[in-house]
Amino acid sequence: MAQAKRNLSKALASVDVVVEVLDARMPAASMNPLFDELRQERQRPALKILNKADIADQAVTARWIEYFMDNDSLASALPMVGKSKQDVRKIVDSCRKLAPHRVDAIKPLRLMVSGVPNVGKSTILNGLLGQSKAKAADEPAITKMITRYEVNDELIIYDSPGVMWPKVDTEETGLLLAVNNAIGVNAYNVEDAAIFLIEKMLERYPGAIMDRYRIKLDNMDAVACIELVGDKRGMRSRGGSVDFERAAHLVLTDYRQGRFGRVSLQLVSDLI
Ligand SMILES: Nc1nc2c(ncn2[C@@H]2O[C@H](COP(=O)(O)OP(=O)(O)OP(=O)(O)O)[C@@H](O)[C@H]2O)c(=O)[nH]1
Ligand SMILES: [Mg+2]
Repeated sequence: MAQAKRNLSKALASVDVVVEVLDARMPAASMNPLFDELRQERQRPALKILNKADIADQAVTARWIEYFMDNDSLASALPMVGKSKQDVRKIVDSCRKLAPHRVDAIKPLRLMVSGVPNVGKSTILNGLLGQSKAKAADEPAITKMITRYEVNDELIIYDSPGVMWPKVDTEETGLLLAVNNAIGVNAYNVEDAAIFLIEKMLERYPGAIMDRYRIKLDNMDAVACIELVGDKRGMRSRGGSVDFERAAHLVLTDYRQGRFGRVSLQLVSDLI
């Protein structure tokens, strides 16, 4: 851990702007406070990318952008749809504004793309590079080592996937990371993650659940709701009772695939 920290701090010395990819549906949980601390120690600016904005709650994302702009004088923030070429093109322009002195072949702009697993780093990197050089898949930690890409004489991009381990400081953060597939399946309980997800959704987006599964909620709690979903989909174990684990998998997959529409699980007000 201490060695990893030293390596990262050293790497940051030759980086002008950190492109910090966050999940717009859980911006604070997908941050790495240690990395942020090292970056600020080195006085490096960051562009905070709120990725997956297409499946996040627009009003909530707008509040997060405001929050990051107000609370970090070295940072700028952008909502992003990683798969949109048009959106990704805005990244380099925004980074140039954060490091206006890095303008030519003698002083090329050096960016480092960072982010916890599954936030969309490879997707964004592919967009930045203009061709598929990095693997993209819906599995945590597929890409392992730091890679340097010389895009042109004036632009160098470092990919740093392996160095951004998520920091699980509270149970809530752990569950958010689990629901968003940012930690390995062996590190959490699928049923607990699904119950957490449905609790949040019942509180903020009950309509999205009713629409997706064509069910009435009548003040039911998350466990009853998941059971009803399993029942409606005919997910039964041998004895005839609902297979809760299968139903839990189903709601998690539906959320991860964006099938509930625009949903954000973390609000700025959750931080206080
Ligand atoms: N809806 C939506 N999905 C996205 C977006 N960006 C990436 N994804 C999807 O999110 C999943 C993870 O994307 P990757 O680019 O592989 O993420 P990564 O951060 O490189 O993941 P690791 O290499 O595992 O750390 C893939 O299924 C992508 O298609 C986006 O803006 N919107
Ligand atoms: Mg990747």
